[in-house]
Amino acid sequence: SPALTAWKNDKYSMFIHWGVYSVLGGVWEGKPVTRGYSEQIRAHAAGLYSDTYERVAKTFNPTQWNPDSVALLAKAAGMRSIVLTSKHHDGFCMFKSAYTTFNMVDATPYKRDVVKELSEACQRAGLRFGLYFSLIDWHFPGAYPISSSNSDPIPDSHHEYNKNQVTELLTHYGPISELWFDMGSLTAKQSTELRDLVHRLQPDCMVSGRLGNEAGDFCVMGDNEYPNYKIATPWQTPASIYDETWGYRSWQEHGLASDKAREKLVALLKVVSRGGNYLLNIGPRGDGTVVDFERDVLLRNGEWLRKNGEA
Ligand code: FUL
Repeated sequence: SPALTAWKNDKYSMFIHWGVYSVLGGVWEGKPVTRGYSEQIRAHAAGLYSDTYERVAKTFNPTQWNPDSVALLAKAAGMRSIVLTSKHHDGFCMFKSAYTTFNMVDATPYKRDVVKELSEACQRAGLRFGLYFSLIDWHFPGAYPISSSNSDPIPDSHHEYNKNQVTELLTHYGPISELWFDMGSLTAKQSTELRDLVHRLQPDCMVSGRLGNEAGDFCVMGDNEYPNYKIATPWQTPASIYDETWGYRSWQEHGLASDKAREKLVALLKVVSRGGNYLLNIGPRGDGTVVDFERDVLLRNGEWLRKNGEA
């Protein structure tokens, strides 16, 4: 199908993990939280309950965020689309939702719909735009927490809520290249319903395999993983710059950007030559700035791709 061809042609895209957790940067009560990814700090920091986390949202004011410069960074990196976390496991929505006030417009001093503004910046830059959407939600009443078996069914009320929000995302922000469902602890019926909903609203939107029950349009490898042989079915590797986190971590050690760029370039070339798409993540800070080290890594490889005629 043309949708699949277009998606495969993306080859290399930018993933952005950005949300309330970015304000904390992996630190709670003055101490680094070493357990888990920093975008999941809500679940891993002792004493960080929902009401406290809501108070953190009230300080999320990313006045330095510039969607156009982020889109231009992706372009310069040789990437062809951007996939933003519209809602991560913490349940906070980066878009204006009618179904919860725990969203960027209603719960933060910033009051702007960052999904909308980034979708428009991508259009201006000639990039495709996709959305990450977590199917587990630690803020939704009665929803299940992250599960070790990844197979607990979610309550009907939560499934309805997810469907309503997916409808918002696919009707308010122009063409969405992929809907990156994550943690689909769903029944086969729930997975199929969501997949069909996406295709009804936007037939060209590709659905990630983490929807569960093999209902997706493409297979997502484990975080940072890729096979060492060629695969014919559509697949993608989500990669973080560091193995330890996707969301911003203020105490992250960096090493040399040249070494990191080489490591990620090798992974990119292996993934693409084996028929996959490579989705490389950045984790902007709570004030909206992009970490210099991450920008540096991306630009180095963008330069390599241009020199070698690939971008
Ligand atoms: C995982 C999530 O649990 C991580 O926080 C991150 O979003 C990664 C890309 O996918 O399933």
